[in-house]
Amino acid sequence: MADDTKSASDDKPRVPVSEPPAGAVFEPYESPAGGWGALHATANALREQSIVLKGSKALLSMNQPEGFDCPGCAWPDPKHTSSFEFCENGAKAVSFELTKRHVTREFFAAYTVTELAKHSDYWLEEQGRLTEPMRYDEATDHYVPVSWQQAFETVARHLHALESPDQADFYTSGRASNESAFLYQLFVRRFGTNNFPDCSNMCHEATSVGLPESIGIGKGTVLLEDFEATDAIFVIGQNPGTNSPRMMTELRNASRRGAPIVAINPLRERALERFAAPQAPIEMVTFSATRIASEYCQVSVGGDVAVLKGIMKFVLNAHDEALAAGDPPVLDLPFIQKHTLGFGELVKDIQNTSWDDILRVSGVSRGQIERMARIYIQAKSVIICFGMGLTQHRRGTEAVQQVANLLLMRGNFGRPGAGICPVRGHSNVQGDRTVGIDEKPSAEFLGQIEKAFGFRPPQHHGHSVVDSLQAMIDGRSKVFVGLGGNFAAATPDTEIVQAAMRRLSLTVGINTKLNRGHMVHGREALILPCLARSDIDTQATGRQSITVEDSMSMVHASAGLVEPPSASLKSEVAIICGMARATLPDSGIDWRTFEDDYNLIRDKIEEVFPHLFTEFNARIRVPGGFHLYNGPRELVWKTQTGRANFLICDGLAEDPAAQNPAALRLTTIRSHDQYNTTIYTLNDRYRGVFEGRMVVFMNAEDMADRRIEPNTPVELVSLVDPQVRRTVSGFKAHPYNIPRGSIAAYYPETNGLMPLSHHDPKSKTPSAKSIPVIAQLMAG
Ligand SMILES: Nc1nc2c(c(=O)[nH]1)N[C@H]1C(S)=C(S)[C@@H](COP(=O)(O)OP(=O)(O)OC[C@H]3O[C@@H](n4cnc5c(=O)[nH]c(N)nc54)[C@H](O)[C@@H]3O)O[C@H]1N2
Ligand SMILES: Nc1nc2c(c(=O)[nH]1)N[C@H]1C(S)=C(S)[C@@H](COP(=O)(O)OP(=O)(O)OC[C@H]3O[C@@H](n4cnc5c(=O)[nH]c(N)nc54)[C@H](O)[C@@H]3O)O[C@H]1N2
Ligand SMILES: [Mo]
Repeated sequence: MADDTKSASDDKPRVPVSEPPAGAVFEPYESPAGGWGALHATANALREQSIVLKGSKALLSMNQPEGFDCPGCAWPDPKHTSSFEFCENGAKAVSFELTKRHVTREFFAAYTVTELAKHSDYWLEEQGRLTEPMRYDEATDHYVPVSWQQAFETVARHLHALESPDQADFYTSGRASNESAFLYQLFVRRFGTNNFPDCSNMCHEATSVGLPESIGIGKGTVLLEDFEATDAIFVIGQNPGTNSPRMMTELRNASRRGAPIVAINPLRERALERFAAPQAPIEMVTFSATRIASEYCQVSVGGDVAVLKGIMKFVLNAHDEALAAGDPPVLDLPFIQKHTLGFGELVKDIQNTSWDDILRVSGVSRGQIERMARIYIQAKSVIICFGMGLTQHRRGTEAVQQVANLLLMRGNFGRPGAGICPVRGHSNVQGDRTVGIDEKPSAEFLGQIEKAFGFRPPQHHGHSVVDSLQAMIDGRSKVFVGLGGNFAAATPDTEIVQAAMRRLSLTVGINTKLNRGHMVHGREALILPCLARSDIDTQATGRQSITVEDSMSMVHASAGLVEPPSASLKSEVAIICGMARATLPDSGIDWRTFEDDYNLIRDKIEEVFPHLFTEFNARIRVPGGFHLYNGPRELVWKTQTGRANFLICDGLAEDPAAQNPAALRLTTIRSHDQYNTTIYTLNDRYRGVFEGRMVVFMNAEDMADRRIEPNTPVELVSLVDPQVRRTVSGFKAHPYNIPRGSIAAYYPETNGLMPLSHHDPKSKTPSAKSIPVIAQLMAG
């Protein structure tokens, strides 16, 4: 591969990488997370995408004031440093954008879509960056080149042919910038619908729905500096070493200054156990590491509400005992009285929950629950972080609310080092929602749109992800447009959903890379290739920057700095404006000026959200950007009651299908080398899995009970909806340190086991972290 390290200009059409062999091998990984393993992995990621020179320059500019925002995760950047923050998975995300491999018209001429569809998701994305707009040609079963103008007119023709604008769905994946997301919602609302299924609907929707009822805002309340001031950190259902690696800096620093860290996770994730910082010379040279979790709680899959109620039960008991003994109170009674409602009901609910039930459902010992509760009580200020392990459950919204309850008990808001920290996924998923990607827009927001743009937007609510899938299945939806993402692969109920998507009249993918969504296409289909975060974006008025909002509500600018892989690419903004001009020639909105100068889009965002985005264009020029207003930080509660609310989760069990005695609870997880549906390599180093993803992690006793030998192929059968047989097969069983009754396998390979109905009724988040299944040897 030596010649691959040259610059991009010597690009030749290349033979597509071949399909990797199936089957995984296992080799326990003894090293800490991070460390030399991470440095080697970074070098490999760059080399494999053939971008050593260009890539290292780009990496040095990533997350710097003048550079671009890492397209990897939504963890914030340290405000005051300009030193390069190392992150292995950020390097992978960028190297995947910068790859020298290109998908050209010759590539599409070489394969029919039927042939392409036989390849894996891994293979499809490995082919490299998309380079020009393509349309599906039914007669030849090939994607063929199409001009941008014809593509936009195709979109317009299909949208005009609908009986109602509500027959189209407009998906957003969370890499879209604030500018493109804002224009996208404007275009779609001007067209006439609020159908905005969004990746957030499968991700932190439980947070966005649960927290406003609890504390009046659907976002986190901490800033990076709070991690320096906190006395204890809880990390629930989140794997930062893989999915938000820059968070490891905060965890490592906290641990080194003696702050206890509690990890609640069915799997012992290496980075939550010990971590070596690649920037720390001594750790690197001495092969030493920093312990991260001081208490590691291996909860059963789906047992988090039970653990949280257990901790709260202990806290309440400790409070009563303290009072009886004449000791200082454990609860923050003045805070509870002044700032909250519903405490009495919560106490009743916790008292009515028996220890037997708590221990049975959580799978955790009473001793460990007590230890965690003591850490909570002894800390003056506590931060609780959480991720998909908490939200992607049938009771996800309520689980998030129990986290808020626990924090409220000791007034852990509105002071340094305290608060709630949902760790978002995609790098701008939070910003997209802030600027209007919302299927349930508020009347206030719609009024602001009307004032700023002079049209009355549709008032009725639109589709979330689950609603849009149901509409496709029922034939009520006919057009799908995806602003980024890989809807066909990321969503539940793979077979049924994909069959429905094939019946659509038009599917449009605005993407950087080829993926499953382009294979699962409607009768007509378009691939509209766009610039990526790291690419230079030049429009009529010159080089443009975009803005993003991170997990801690910091908004800042990002400007790409490498030459795009092809001159035929357009920015997301330009593509949206092109579709809008073709579809809505008389909209009264000057799309061209927005496309020419993104400052004008930001002026309009400010006009629609005058309080949040005051002086928007001026403030993003300050390095580090600015923080959006956050009520709970100032003890302001924008709930219906005007107070923070303790909220009850009735019972502990999350769903009855698991009552089947043979049932196991499947959680679907990410490997270290994947970004959602993008598979970087087939390895999962920290979990000791190499060269394959068809793996099911099982407790050895659960395997023995079922006479499943290590490495034998098993099939998983979903128990959720007995009417339809949903099964996936060919998984190698791998004995693993996981609680009995719980099993884990990778997403999206397992999405077919999850019926659409298997979601949290409150937030409609698919319950991807808790699917009742049977695991059995494959027949024959
Ligand atoms: N490199 C990389 N970075 C990413 C992503 C990626 O795929 N790759 N994805 C991005 C996106 S969109 C998101 S949303 C985030 C996802 O980041 P995370 O929130 O970390 O998501 P997961 O890896 O799916 O699951 C997190 C953890 O939940 C645990 N878990 C599973 N079931 C349960 C349970 O019932 N209870 C508890 N307590 N824990 C459980 C798993 O063992 C796992 O360690 O990361 C973002 N960043
Ligand atoms: N079973 C199960 N299912 C899950 C999950 C789970 O944990 N388990 N997690 C859920 C979660 S948290 C999420 S967020 C969703 C993810 O769902 P999506 O966001 O829909 O999926 P991604 O895999 O992130 O999308 C990858 C594609 O995005 C495109 N892309 C990359 N960068 C850009 C860009 O800058 N602009 C544009 N326009 N396109 C770009 C590329 O073409 C790439 O193929 O999956 C959900 N599904
Ligand atoms: Mo996500």
